[in-house]
Amino acid sequence: MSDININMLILGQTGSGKSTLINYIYGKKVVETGMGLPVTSKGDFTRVKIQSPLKPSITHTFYDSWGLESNKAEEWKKIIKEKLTSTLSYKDMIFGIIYCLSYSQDRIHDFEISMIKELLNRGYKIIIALTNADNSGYETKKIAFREKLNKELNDYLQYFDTVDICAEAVQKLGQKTARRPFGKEELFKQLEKDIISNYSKVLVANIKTWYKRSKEKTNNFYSEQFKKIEKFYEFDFNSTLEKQAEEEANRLQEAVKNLIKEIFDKYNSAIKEAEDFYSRISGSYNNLKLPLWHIILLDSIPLVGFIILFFSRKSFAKKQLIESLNQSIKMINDEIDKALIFTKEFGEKLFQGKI
Ligand SMILES: Nc1nc2c(ncn2[C@@H]2O[C@H](COP(=O)(O)OP(=O)(O)OP(=O)(O)O)[C@@H](O)[C@H]2O)c(=O)[nH]1
Ligand SMILES: [Mg+2]
Repeated sequence: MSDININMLILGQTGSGKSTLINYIYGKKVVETGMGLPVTSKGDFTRVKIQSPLKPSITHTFYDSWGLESNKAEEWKKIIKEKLTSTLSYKDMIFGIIYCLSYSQDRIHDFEISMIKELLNRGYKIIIALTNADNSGYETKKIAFREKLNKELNDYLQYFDTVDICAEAVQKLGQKTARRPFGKEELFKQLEKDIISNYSKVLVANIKTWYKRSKEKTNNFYSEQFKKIEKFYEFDFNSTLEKQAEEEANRLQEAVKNLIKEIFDKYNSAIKEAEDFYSRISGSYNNLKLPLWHIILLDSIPLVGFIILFFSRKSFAKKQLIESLNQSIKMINDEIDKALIFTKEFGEKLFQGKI
């Protein structure tokens, strides 16, 4: 039984050999392939699941995709972007991208370079599978394609690899046997290498979403509490001002504590999930060693309670409460910022293989 599944996406122009590659990886025909017109239809991400040849505890789901066509590049980019960003769950995310380019095409087109760049700019490491490598007539093209890629993608040399693939060997007339398909082992080796790097991007993307939601939550909390304090101020005080102020201060403190707990519990569970997934893909039980944030925070909430001793006038009480609210919000926002910065730096090190 496999412990974990890691998703991979196969992209490329129509006819570049995506579906043939899937069949080769799987070991027998599972998806349609063909010549001429686009075969795999739009919006169709056919899935094929196989056990990793390098790590038996891991399965890979390969997603086939329909072909990129020059006149539909923008629409295609949108759908692929959606596929890459629509989920934040590790089990559904994409951790490896294979971009197929066929030696059988006359040259590498600009719209393909732009698509590859777009993927690289998203921070993904990708593998460029150069298909149809079995054709002995392509020897000069093999050199030309690699030169073109290295030139056009010069700023990204560390972020992509190329692999020659023969996914289906054609038996030539007069030859007794066809060449056997090749390139799968190299492809898996490269994919394996990219998983941790791409994982680090997913981890950071998850924390960025947490960050955005937390900031929104904090903002809403602020306006809500501000209104409540205003109301408290409008309240017609009698001789028990001190008692009422104390109650209001306690209420605020409790609300701040709950907000902190809510926000940082979410951070911590995101990190726990990330750690769990990491330990399974890395095959070891390494921890990511990201700190648990709320423990640090709860000990350092500005104490609203003590200020009530100085509540002698209504306006002063209000001022103190607003001041305390401001301090708390500032502190929470600072901690949210710190958590994001820390995770980003951590993610970058992980991406570069320095952890
Ligand atoms: N000789 C050889 N033929 C290949 C190879 N890869 C693909 N082909 C052939 O190229 C044609 C197109 O391959 P497909 O796998 O259908 O291409 P695709 O990228 O899935 O195309 P769409 O589904 O239209 O996007 C088929 O006739 C395949 O048999 C290869 O490595 N070597
Ligand atoms: Mg296809």
